[in-house]
Amino acid sequence: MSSLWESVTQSLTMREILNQPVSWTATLGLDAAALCAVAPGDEELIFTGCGSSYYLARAAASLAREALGVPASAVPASDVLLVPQQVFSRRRSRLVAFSRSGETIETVAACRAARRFGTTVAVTCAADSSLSAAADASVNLPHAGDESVVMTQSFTNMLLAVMAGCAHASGDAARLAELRMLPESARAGLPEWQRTAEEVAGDPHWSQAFFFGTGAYYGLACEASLKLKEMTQAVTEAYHPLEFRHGPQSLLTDRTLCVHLRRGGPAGSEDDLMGDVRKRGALGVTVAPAEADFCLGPGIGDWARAPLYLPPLQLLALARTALAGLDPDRPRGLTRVVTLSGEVAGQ
Ligand code: F1P
Repeated sequence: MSSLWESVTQSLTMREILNQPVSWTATLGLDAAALCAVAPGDEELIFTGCGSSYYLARAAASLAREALGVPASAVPASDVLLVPQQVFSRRRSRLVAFSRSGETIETVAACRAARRFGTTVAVTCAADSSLSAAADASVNLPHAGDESVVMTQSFTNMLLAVMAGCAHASGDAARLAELRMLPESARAGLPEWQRTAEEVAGDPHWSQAFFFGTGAYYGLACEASLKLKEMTQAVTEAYHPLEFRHGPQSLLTDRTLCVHLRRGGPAGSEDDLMGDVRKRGALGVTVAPAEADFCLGPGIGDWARAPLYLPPLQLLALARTALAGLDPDRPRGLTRVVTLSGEVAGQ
């Protein structure tokens, strides 16, 4: 093992990243009926959370809409509290609230506030939490909690639980079968992803990083961006690839890393963008099923593959943290649970 990884191999964050094949297997083994709590009847699906859990909500909303064919959206928990009139429609809602700790005050308050608009479901790694108690139903993943401040396996397992719930509820055996391939794909990929992460993190030519993702992958790109930001205080942002051209590309320098969470199959306009950023001196890195810097492996479609993009990018953030001599388990200025002082509207 290289000295870079030796310096973080005892960290909680490393252990929790590498544990994902095991925790994913446990999540996929949960009772389908419990997982189906996230699937709506005739309600409108609204996903919510804070920080990483909000980005998780973004990805989950796109994937649920695709799998179930129902209206689905994602909002930060603070919007549920502060502008409910812009979140809830006249239709009954099913609010799915993500929280690793189950104690984030905005998310708990949002769940309580949502009860007058419809059903509420908690997805959490803390079964006996305030969120779990506040919701009508709770999908509990105690095996997937992170002790580290930054979310890694908790994020991917909560996403996987909702995806499996949608596949069960829609009776889609093909989607379920692909989800069941994820643990082995991750186990097989981790050693090579570590090597690539060390190489990219060690490139001295970048000091800012942009992450590109289309559809559900935009929520994943937001999470990858936040990981690097939280752990190293780097300047990072996430964009829908083609949106980058509409202004943000003015930020591009030859000291920029651009990471593309690429779908399988043809993505010509997105590949063109990556070609352009490389021509302007940026370091372009792709994460894709094949022919990529981070190769995710074949046999799993774009929908089911979503969780697989995270471990390589978690390792990238961890490698960069190690190179900076920072502690991945105690990122600057962050706590494992954010508690606000004073009253939060809607509680
Ligand atoms: C989520 C959260 C993360 C943040 C940090 C602290 O809390 O705010 O989004 O990145 O790890 O916790 P939770 O509601 O999911 O417990």
